[in-house]
Amino acid sequence: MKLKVYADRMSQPSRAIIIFCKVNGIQFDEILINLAKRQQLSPEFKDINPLGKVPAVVDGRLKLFESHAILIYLASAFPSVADHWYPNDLSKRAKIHSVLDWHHTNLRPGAAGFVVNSVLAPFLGRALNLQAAAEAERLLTKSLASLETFWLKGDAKFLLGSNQPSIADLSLVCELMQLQVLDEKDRLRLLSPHKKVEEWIENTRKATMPHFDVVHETLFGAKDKFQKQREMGTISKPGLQSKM
Ligand SMILES: N[C@@H](CCC(=O)N[C@@H](CS)C(=O)NCC(=O)O)C(=O)O
Repeated sequence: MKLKVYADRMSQPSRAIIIFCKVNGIQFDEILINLAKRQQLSPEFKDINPLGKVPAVVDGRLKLFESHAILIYLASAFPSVADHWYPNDLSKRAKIHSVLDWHHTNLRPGAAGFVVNSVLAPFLGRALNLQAAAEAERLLTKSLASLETFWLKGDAKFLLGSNQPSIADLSLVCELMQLQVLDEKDRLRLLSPHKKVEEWIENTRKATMPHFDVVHETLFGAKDKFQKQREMGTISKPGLQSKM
């Protein structure tokens, strides 16, 4: 039976799973769980993930959620996946786990917290929150500095001094891609002091092309829509109600 991937391409961990499958020739059916329509809360989807979050996968009798667990499972279960994504070498694997764990308590709450509370909240049925956005921005800035000065070592193209991408590169870069929906000056203010981070995003994009760009089309569509609304003055500032 073919792998089923339950995802919304506006969700950064969903994009990481879809890109990973495509790059590695894993056959799958993609099932849209539209977050803007709250489909993650439907009884049918909650039978797959009782916690009501995407991504989730079903492979035969296995139902699995949490993107890092899914990436590890796919890299281990599908022989078409090249070793560099999740190396057999245990010390390399352990280092990848170290980045993934760090990501979930640092970069992810920083980036997602800032983007949701400063732009996306009204589309997810919540109010924008200036204070939460400011707190998330502090964590995001600190996380970007840790990436620049620690996780991206020397002249290597990818995390942990590697010259080939791992599941950690894909997960973290997909997280950072959501900054695309910010106003350009906010995005530049956050990212441009971190040249290594900018180069690494581009390296990961190139290593996973053309799938990277195709899977990010939904996000780029949203970016254009938000930009037009900013120009027309119909998008709210954080802390105010959206006019949408
Ligand atoms: N730690 C989870 C995070 C999953 C997650 O937060 N998914 C978001 C979309 S990016 C979601 O489904 N949110 C819906 C909700 O919270 O109601 C993972 O890596 O898979």
